[in-house]
Amino acid sequence: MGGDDGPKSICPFCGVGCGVLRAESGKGRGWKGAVNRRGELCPKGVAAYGVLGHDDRLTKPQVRKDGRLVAVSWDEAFSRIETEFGGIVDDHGPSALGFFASSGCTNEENYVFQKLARILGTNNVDNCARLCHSSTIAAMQSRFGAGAMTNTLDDIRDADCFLVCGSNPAEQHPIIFSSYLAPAVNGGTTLIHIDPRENRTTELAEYHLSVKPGYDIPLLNAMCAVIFEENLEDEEFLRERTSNVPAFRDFVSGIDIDECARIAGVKPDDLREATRVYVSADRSAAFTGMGMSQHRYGTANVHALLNLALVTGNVGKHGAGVNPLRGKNNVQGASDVGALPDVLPGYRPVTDADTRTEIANVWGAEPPAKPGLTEVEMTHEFGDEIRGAFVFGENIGATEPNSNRVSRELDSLDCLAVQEIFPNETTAHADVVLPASSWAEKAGTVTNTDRQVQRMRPTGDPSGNARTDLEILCELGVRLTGESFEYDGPEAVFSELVRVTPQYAGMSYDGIGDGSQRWPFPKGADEDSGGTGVLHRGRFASGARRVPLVPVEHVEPVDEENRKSESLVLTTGRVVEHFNSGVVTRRSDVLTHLRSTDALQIHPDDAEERGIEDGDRVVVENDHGRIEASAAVTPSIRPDVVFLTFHFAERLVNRLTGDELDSESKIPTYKHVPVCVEKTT
Ligand SMILES: Nc1nc2c(c(=O)[nH]1)N[C@H]1C(S)=C(S)[C@@H](COP(=O)(O)OP(=O)(O)OC[C@H]3O[C@@H](n4cnc5c(=O)[nH]c(N)nc54)[C@H](O)[C@@H]3O)O[C@H]1N2
Ligand SMILES: Nc1nc2c(c(=O)[nH]1)N[C@H]1C(S)=C(S)[C@@H](COP(=O)(O)OP(=O)(O)OC[C@H]3O[C@@H](n4cnc5c(=O)[nH]c(N)nc54)[C@H](O)[C@@H]3O)O[C@H]1N2
Ligand code: SF4
Ligand SMILES: [Mo]
Repeated sequence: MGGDDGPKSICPFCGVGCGVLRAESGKGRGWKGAVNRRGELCPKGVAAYGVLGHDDRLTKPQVRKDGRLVAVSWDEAFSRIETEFGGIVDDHGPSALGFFASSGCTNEENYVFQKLARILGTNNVDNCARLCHSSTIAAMQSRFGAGAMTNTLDDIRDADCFLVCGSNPAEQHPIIFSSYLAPAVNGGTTLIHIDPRENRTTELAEYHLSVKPGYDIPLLNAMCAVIFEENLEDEEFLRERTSNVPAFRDFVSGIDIDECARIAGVKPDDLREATRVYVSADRSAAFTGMGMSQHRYGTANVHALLNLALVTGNVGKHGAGVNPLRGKNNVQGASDVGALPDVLPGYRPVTDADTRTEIANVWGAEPPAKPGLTEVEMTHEFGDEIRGAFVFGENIGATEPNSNRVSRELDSLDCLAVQEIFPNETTAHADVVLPASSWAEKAGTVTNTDRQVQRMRPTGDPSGNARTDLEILCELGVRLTGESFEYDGPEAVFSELVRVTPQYAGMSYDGIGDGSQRWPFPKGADEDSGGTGVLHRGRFASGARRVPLVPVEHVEPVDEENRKSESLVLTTGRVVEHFNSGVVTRRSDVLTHLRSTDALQIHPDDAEERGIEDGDRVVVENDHGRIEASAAVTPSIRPDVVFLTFHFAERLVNRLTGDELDSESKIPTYKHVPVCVEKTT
């Protein structure tokens, strides 16, 4: 390593959690971290330090005066929030405030953020885990007692089969793919990919089930039916670790496998063969992503996958399990430390009086008992029940569903405060903008997708007059609540949060050092690493020895009245070079020249029917909105389906997505959007 290398930190983008430092060249270079053991990085990690001193960075506090944002002192910006939020609380009560936390920011910042909301008197605090894996967590938490990867990255190297359902790790979790999955596949592990598109993950797959978006339930149910029909179920596991087996057998015996395959849009023989591979492998590890979670039946989708893992005995076992690949670098941690409306730190319900008392002993104030609103519900109440909102490191103007509506609703708030590093589709509506620190300008911890807590270290100072996120939040805490938010830096916050987050009990900055500590901590008896690896061995995290098999009925992904005969199904997602609303990655010189990625993928048959040729401009439209894009005609997407990423502000894809939420988890429907596509005239 060169002498001018910066301090060791953790990549700010995805939930893999690679170790990165600033090399002399100014680019990111991997160090041998807990996950990227050989110091490998994907292109985003290499580009990550581009935020330091970028020309577009927000460097001055601003408030809106006569319709325009103007630069002001920190004192004036804070005072405006104090006055406006104070007035809202006086007039409407604290539940008229809504707090959007940032799963791209640290555990310490999110902990302080949710504490601020709760001491003010509201549980209206949520983070964008709501938009990615809330349905996965709803299913896994209720059945297993823990909404996290059941296994670890190291552990799944030993799987004999990978079932990747609705996830594209080659692009969204590139180092997991290149350093964990691909080497195993090259060593003989079979990869089954369930996805309506062929993408970079499919390149390594032996079986590709090109499911119709929204039809995973019939597909997964049919896989269970094949297992029972061919007597391939794990009898011992069913006896020892599950309940409700006779009812489930009855349910499955009524399933018409060929018909389910037809409904799901796959060939029955392919489905049968893939099932035999999954069930006959000694260890089969399932991975689940947005293709499963972001549906109005997202929670039910995941229940269907849990059934499959249970009937084959692939839970609580080395090299197996059900593994949600988490989104941002700290989406796991933001949720662990309580940035959720129904639970306090450590996933303990706000309705639990003992937990509230325990927290009150640490905070000096008791959190409210009434569960708050979720992210999308808060946006639906803007201007009505919610009069003031504080958005910390999220770009809700671009990423929440139905952005035309959100944009109008943002303007209906009495006060919108945004803590940001770049101007974006949300600051455009703000009354107060607080310029904050990027990841490379602050210290703190983040928790990755396999539950490892690691430390970030700053390379520079915040731009201009900007301040670190933690300083801003602590000052707001003091000003708004009068309570003590005086911490001597992030380590002091961490020592408080480990006291109220049972999974983190006993963790420390020194203990983490350059490595990691994994929750649940302290380490389990059967582990040699710092924390418990495989969950649900012997007993589920809920404490139960058995969990029920749950019949999951298929429901149509969209109501008939919303389906027009000429419509195609738009499914939205991501590519490797860009990150979410693209506010950061579209400003990167390193990334933007890599590939043109904002085209609409459309199957040749659908293109021909509409007279569309590769490269043509097209209009994509439905009752919610209209955008234009260029067409990429490709057989890698299945017929009747089109795909767009949501990374580009020039054509906000969320103008097309609607308001419908999964009833259990309140996740939006980003993966099944009826649209009409036409060539522009
Ligand atoms: N490069 C990059 N990496 C990222 C991100 C990013 O923006 N860019 N974002 C991060 C975040 S916040 C998250 S949450 C994760 C998400 O990571 P993923 O879950 O991998 O994300 P997506 O691309 O949204 O969706 C995955 C796949 O689901 C497929 N799919 C669509 N509909 C269906 C369906 O009905 N059924 C099935 N089985 N599959 C379907 C899509 O074709 C797509 O390939 O990625 C993280 N990593
Ligand atoms: N159509 C469609 N929409 C989707 C999805 C989809 O698959 N399809 N996926 C959904 C999912 S899974 C997610 S997670 C959401 C993501 O939704 P968002 O969280 O709204 O998206 P990002 O673009 O990651 O926004 C992060 C913001 O934080 C700012 N920021 C970055 N670092 C810092 C920092 O250190 N401090 C502060 N204060 N600010 C910072 C960035 O400038 C950026 O504006 O999008 C959801 N929306
Ligand atoms: S895989 Fe994820 S954490 Fe690793 S370098 Fe790429 S974006 Fe960063
Ligand atoms: Mo996400």
